[in-house]
Amino acid sequence: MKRRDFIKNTALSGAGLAVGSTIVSCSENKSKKTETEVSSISKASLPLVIATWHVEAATAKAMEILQAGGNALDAVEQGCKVEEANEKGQSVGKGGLPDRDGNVTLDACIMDKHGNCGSVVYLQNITHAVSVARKVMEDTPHVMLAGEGAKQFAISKGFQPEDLLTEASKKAWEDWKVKSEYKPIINIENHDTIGMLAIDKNGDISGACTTSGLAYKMGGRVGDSPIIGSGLFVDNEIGACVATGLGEEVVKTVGSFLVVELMRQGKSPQEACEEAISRIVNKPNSNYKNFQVGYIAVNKKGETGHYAIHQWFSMTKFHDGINQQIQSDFYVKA
Ligand code: SD4
Repeated sequence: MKRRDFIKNTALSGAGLAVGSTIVSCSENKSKKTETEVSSISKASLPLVIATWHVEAATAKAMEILQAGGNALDAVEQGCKVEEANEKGQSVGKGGLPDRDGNVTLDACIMDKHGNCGSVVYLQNITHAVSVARKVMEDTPHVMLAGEGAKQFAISKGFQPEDLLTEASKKAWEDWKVKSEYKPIINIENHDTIGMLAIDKNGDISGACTTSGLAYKMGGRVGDSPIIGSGLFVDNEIGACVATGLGEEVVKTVGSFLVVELMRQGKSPQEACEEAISRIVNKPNSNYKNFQVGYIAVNKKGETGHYAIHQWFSMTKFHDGINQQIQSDFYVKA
């Protein structure tokens, strides 16, 4: 199948998605500061953690580490691990939906305050891909390990191989096989790829991202999530960004790096996320009505932003003792 058809067939069939209705331009949206943005500016205090989607258990774990004086790197790794271990989450770690051949393949990356980073792609049989990515960063001269090499590296570091295809995910795959439509679905409901950004008490920023990628993807397919600059980027002087959604579109615009660079030029995290989404939707022949991309970002002052193409994207934010899911503003208005 050609890439064009792949994108075209990427369905957004979740409840309540409003596509193809009134489009509100980004310039209109830009004038409207979100409640979150305003409140975080006035109350910026540390530590702070944000994550994609509805993942309060994960942000709580990260905050526990930050409150105890832990660093942002440990916080994002431990926070992401909560979701990797959660078998009910079918887009991350154990229980992730498999590719079209029934293989669960994981992508993850991590980046610290020094700009060090590590990543694993097409990793199989290891639940905590984010921790393997951290080992790549800390224990090898490389940034990225793939496939069997990544798995063997993980095993050499003491990770236990296990079957990641749970009964629930196997059943979903078997149901999918009845029609075998090549129609990877982006989960736009409450939970998906987890991307997490944290600022610790010292004001240092780290980030991580982990996913099983698109359900029923082609064997070998890798998305944006493990690609530094696309799925995640951290610049401790400026801020950080992490992405979710159709990875191909994020990669094509080097989305997370773009958001951080826009913040460097003076945009707020909110404005930067909106601008990065507008780069995708305003491409000639963009098929944005049929796919979702969302960004969350934080700057050095602790201001946060989040924005998506479609409704129902959300960010979980733990700040000032409040751990809450916040719905994101979006481009395609109903
Ligand atoms: C990917 N960006 O593999 C991931 C999937 C995702 O919400 O984030 N879905 O393309």
